[in-house]
Amino acid sequence: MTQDLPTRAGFVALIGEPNAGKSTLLNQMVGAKVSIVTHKVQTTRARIRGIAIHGPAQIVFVDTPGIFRPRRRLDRSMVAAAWGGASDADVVLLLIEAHRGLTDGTQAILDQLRALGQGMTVSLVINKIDRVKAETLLALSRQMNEAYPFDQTFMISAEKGYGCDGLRDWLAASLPEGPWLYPEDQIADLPMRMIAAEITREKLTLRLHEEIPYQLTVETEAWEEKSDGSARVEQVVYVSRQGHKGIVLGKGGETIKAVGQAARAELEEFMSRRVHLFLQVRLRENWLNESERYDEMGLNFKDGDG
Ligand SMILES: Nc1nc2c(ncn2[C@@H]2O[C@H](COP(=O)(O)OP(=O)(O)OP(=O)(O)O)[C@@H](O)[C@H]2O)c(=O)[nH]1
Ligand SMILES: [Mg+2]
Repeated sequence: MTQDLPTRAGFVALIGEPNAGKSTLLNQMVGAKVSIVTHKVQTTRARIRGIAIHGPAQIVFVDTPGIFRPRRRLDRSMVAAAWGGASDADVVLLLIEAHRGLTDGTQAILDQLRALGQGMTVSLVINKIDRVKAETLLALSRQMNEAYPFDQTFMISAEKGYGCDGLRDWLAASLPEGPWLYPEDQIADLPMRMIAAEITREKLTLRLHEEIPYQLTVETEAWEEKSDGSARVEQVVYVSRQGHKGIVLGKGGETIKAVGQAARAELEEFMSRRVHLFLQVRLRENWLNESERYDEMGLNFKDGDG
């Protein structure tokens, strides 16, 4: 910790459309993979906190599900979780994709931000600048700042790290003075069994197509510490249709086997110890309407009403 300067701490919410790069930015800032990332939309389902220390400041990043027009109960809970993250934060960062510009989806988010009113510091983060030319960026920045009174505008590549130092410096200086909120060595605020379930869901999402990733959920059912220092982890993949079960298992069980291997390798790296991972696929037709499933995901079931 830096001597003499007062400590600072607070929450920085990352909001934006699905796929904007919110989870990538959180991981870049924390310096570890805390939140799962895929090339598909709607990867993150709940609020995930990742903690970074910068000089005297402890910055708690709150990754949120992408904001989109919800259709299902799960979608509604996810979008409610995103807005809940924004309203609780000291600073809100709205992420957009440089190459997509001001989309209808982002326009709808700006309308909602306006409706939520003043008192919220919202800064703009134009992400994926590695994909566009400088002229495009300047025009987009101007257009966005005409559309909404952002406090600051940052242009970054969350993946490559461009512009992230400037953003981190500004965030650290913007947070209120006060004691740190978490122990110095903590990088995430999510139980290990949930991180483990998310890792498996990431590997499933990367390997499965079309609607299947959106119709499944993963839960860690058992976690046993072994005397040799390894962990025995049992997880269940819930699917909503009989046909999906076969697809998740794959021919001769090869898909679930590959998923299990990839998830185990990542979990071992994350925990720096050996893991024995056992996956089971279970049909549960109505899981998308069961409150226990939402509890496990860290979502509010009631937010999905209506
Ligand atoms: N080219 C490029 N790709 C990026 C950058 N940042 C993120 N991506 C990619 O964008 C995709 C989406 O990234 P995520 O971090 O999962 O996006 P998200 O906003 O968390 O998405 P949801 O959880 O679905 O709301 C992934 O394929 C990332 O690798 C960037 O700076 N440049
Ligand atoms: Mg995400």
